[in-house]
Amino acid sequence: MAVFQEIGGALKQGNVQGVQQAVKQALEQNKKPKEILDRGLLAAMEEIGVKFKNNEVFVPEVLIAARAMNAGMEILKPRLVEAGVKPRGGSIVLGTVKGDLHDIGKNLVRMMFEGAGFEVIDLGVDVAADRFVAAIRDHNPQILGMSALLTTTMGEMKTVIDAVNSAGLRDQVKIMVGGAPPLTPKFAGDIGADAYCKDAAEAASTAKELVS
Ligand code: B1M
Repeated sequence: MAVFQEIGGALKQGNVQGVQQAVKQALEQNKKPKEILDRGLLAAMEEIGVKFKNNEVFVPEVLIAARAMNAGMEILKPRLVEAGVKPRGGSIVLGTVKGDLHDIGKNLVRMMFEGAGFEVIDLGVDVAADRFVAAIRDHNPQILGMSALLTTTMGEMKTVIDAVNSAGLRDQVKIMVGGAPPLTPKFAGDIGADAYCKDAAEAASTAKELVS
């Protein structure tokens, strides 16, 4: 138990070396990689997500916690692969839509998805509909996530959803959208998305609900 608390404590402080040392220590104590992931890294990242939602921590704290989580994952990942552990939540194809170069929010969403145990296939920014469709074919994700920050690009989300429909892939994925106003839950419903999320913490909890 103590070693999981140590991992969590270091993660919440954004202490990269502390997380790596504690993960190594847990492995030396023969803790199972999956247990280290669930009870150490993911549990602490979930706490960060709740605090972010409640405005108790802000973007910089989430970013440094996510960086520490990734550092811990560098140590743990080979052991998880060895043990045949699959991502807890499934996989998500994510990107900022065509014409839009904003990625700070999208990257934060990716980190919270990863913190919630999802594997994320991040297509980056300025992603055209055909690339989203190809990624769904290639990776067979449970969720497609799109981000848009501009009034001029939010309509591209509908273009993507139409393309996913035309490709006959709509039944295979749940679709989540997010970004700055004027993107709203109503807009998400009108274009045929399954969910709108106002921030990264909500995105992670909604993704868990959508795949459960
Ligand atoms: Co731009 N920009 N920008 N910009 N920029 C905005 C969005 C704007 C509101 C500023 C303004 O005028 N007040 C405005 C849009 C107006 C509108 O259309 N309604 C604007 C504009 C006009 C532009 C340009 C057109 C400016 C110009 O060149 N004339 C241009 C467009 C370039 C392009 O994309 N083609 C442009 C360029 C840029 C920079 C490159 C300089 C830079 C982006 C750098 C980067 O991302 N790498 C930039 C920035 C930084 C902003 C502001 C200042 C900040 C955006 C941000 O990162 N917020 C922004 C004004 C503002 O919001 N105050 C602005 C922090 C981030 C954590 O929040 O992105 O909202 P956010 O993400 C949140 C949620 O939205 C949600 O969770 C995130 C985390 O909690 N979320 C999701 C996001 N995606 C999600 C997906 C989900 C779920 C939740 O599910 C999949």
